[in-house]
Amino acid sequence: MKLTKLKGLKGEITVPGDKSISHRGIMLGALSEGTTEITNFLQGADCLSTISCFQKMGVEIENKGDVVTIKGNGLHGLKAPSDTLDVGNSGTTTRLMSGILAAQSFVSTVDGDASIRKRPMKRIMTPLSMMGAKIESINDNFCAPLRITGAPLTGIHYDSPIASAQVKSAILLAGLYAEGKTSVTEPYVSRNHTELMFRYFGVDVETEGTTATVSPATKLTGGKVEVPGDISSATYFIVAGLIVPNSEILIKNVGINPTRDGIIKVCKEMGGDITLLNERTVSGEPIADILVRSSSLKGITIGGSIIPTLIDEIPAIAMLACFAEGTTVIKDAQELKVKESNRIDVVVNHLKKMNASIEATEDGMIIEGTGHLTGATIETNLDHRIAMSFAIAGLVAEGETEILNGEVVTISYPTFYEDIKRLAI
Ligand code: SPQ
Repeated sequence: MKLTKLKGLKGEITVPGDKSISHRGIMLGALSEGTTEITNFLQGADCLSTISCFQKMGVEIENKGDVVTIKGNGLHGLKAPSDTLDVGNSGTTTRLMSGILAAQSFVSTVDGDASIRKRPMKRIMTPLSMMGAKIESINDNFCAPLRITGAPLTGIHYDSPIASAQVKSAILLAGLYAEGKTSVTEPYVSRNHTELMFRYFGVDVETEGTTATVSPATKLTGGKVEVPGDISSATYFIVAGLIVPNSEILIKNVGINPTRDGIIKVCKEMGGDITLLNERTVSGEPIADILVRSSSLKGITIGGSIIPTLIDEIPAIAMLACFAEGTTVIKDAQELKVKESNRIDVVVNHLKKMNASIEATEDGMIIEGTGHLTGATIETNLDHRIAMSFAIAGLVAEGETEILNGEVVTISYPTFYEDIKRLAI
C-alpha cells in the first residue's frame, strides 16, 4: 500500500464494530441459552477466528455479514474440538477462550500465527492454574501452542501485577464455572467490556475500584447485542483529522466507554479540536459521534492510570506527537512490548526512518514534535496497528510512504484504505 501527502480529509464515516466487544459477544452467546443476535459485528480476521473456534466446539453460528446469530449451547454444552483451535493473530481469543476451556470436560489445543506464538501466556496460566486448571505450554516457553485439560475450578482472589483486560477476563470467564466467588484486582482499571456484557447476559458481577468479582453462574441468557464502532479504529481518523491540514471528519457511532476513551482525553489535552455529539447508550455501552477538525497541537506527558485506556492507540499517538509543538513523553507503557509486535521498538525505529525526533525508553518513548516526516518503506511486523498508524503518517509525510504487507489491517479494520480514499479531498 502506497500513500502520499493529502490536501485534507473531509466527510462522514462509520468505523467497523468494536473488536473487543465482538469477541465477547461470540463467547458469551456460545455459552448462553437461547439465541444471541449480534449487529455491527466486526468482520475482521481476529473475530472470525473466534467464530471458527466456537464452531469447532459444536456451536451453531451463522455469519451474514453485519449480523451474526449464535444458537447458544449453554454453559456446559461445548463439545470437544476434533482439531486444534486456531486463534490466528488474536491475543484476545487465545487468552479469553483459555479461561473458558480451563473449565470444560475435555482436552483442547490452542495455537496461532508466528506473532501469537511469541506472546506471553504465563500471565493467564498462573491464575488459571491457581483455580485448578491444567494448562501446558507445549514448547515449554509459556507461549502458544497451549494444551488445556479442563478441570473442576475453585474461585480465587487474584492480585494481577498488570492492568490487562485479557488476564482479568480469562479469570472472570473461568469464574463462571468455579466453586465460590472469583475476583481480580488490577493496578489500574483495564477495559471493562466483559463485566458490562456479563451483566447484560444476566451474570452476577460486581465492581469496586480496581476489583471485579463474579459469582458462579447457573445460566447466561442470550439476546440482542449491538456493537459500537471501535474507538481504536476511529483513532486513525481522529489523528488524521487533527494533523492533516483542512480536515473535518464526523465519525459516527463510536464506543466511548471510559475505560477506552483515553485517546479523546489526550487529544483534547494536546489542544485537539474534538467534539462528542449525540451521546447515548447501546447494549450497555456508551457511544457518541466524534467531530474532529485540524488543530495546532502541543506536547504533553502521558502515563499512569490513563495508559490502559489508550494502550492500543499509542502507536497512533506517536504520529500525533510528531506534529505537536514541544515534547511528548509516553511512560508506564511497557505492555507495548508484548503486543502483536514490540510496539515501542517498531514505532521508534520506523519513525526514525521517517526522520522523526524520537527516542525509546524502558517503558515508552519521548518525541520532539518537528512538524515534519519524510516518506519511507514500513515493515508491518504482522501488526495491524503499526500498518494503520504509519499509513496515517504517510498522509502528512513528504514523498511516498510504502506499507509492506499492508493487508494486515484486515485483522481489525478491513475497509481502512477505502475509508481514507473516501475522505481524501
Ligand atoms: O487481541 P490482541 O491481539 O491482543 O489485540 C490488541 C490490539 O491491538 O488489537 C493488543 F495487541 O488489543 C487488546 C488490548 O491491548 C485487546 C484487549 C481485549 O479485548 O481484552 C485488551 C488489551 O490487551 P491486554 O493485554 O491489555 O489485556
